[in-house]
Amino acid sequence: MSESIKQTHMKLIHSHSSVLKIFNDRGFTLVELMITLAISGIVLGVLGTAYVSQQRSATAQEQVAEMQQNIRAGLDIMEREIRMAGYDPRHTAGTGFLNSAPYFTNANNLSFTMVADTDGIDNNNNGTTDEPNETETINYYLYDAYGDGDLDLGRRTPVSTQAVAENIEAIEFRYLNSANNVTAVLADIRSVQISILARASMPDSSFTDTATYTSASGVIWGPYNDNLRRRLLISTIQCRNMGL
Ligand SMILES: [Ca+2]
Ligand SMILES: [Ca+2]
Ligand SMILES: [Ca+2]
Repeated sequence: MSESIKQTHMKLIHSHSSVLKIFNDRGFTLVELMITLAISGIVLGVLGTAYVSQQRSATAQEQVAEMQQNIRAGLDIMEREIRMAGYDPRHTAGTGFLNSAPYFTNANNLSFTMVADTDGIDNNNNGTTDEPNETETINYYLYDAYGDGDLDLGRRTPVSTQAVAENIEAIEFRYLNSANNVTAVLADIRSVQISILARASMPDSSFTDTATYTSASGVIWGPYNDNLRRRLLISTIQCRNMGL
């Protein structure tokens, strides 16, 4: 090593140790401490904002998935059964849509009967199971299951009432005849158009629902202007056992 390089090296070592010496002697100055805290604050702030916005979109996705699941669950059960409305294999039971208290058929209620004399259940609650032409009566409507203040889709029979989909804000049943025109004649019903408006179970304070939702018949639901997300689904179900 040449003499000059050796000197430079020694100088660097010297200056480095004097910097360390200052810190060692004095610790951090107030200004240094404040700068450090300010930088940490900015870094944490950026991380925090990213975290909050990520959480928000995760909440939104969860809520949408939950609502779609609720609508799907309710529709699946209704579709399966409404297709059976009027099921009467021997043409002697006189089953079909029903409009007789408490089983109404209107915009808010869907009621029908079908023969169910082979399912091992006493569907009409008369003490005998599966007697010939035993008829099951089913009513779909909104009610507050669990008494928690929000509406749910209920399935009521003479035997029991159960919630088949939770957090349903509104529902509309619309009845069509063979020409796809709205009909009030129960025997003429060939399909049912169901509009279901589901809502999230929990509010999201970063979201306001200012939308309106239009049912199949043109009824407008909303705007609710609250912090609950909503999803509307309209589905048409063919009643395969009507008019046979
Ligand atoms: Ca039965
Ligand atoms: Ca029975
Ligand atoms: Ca409820």
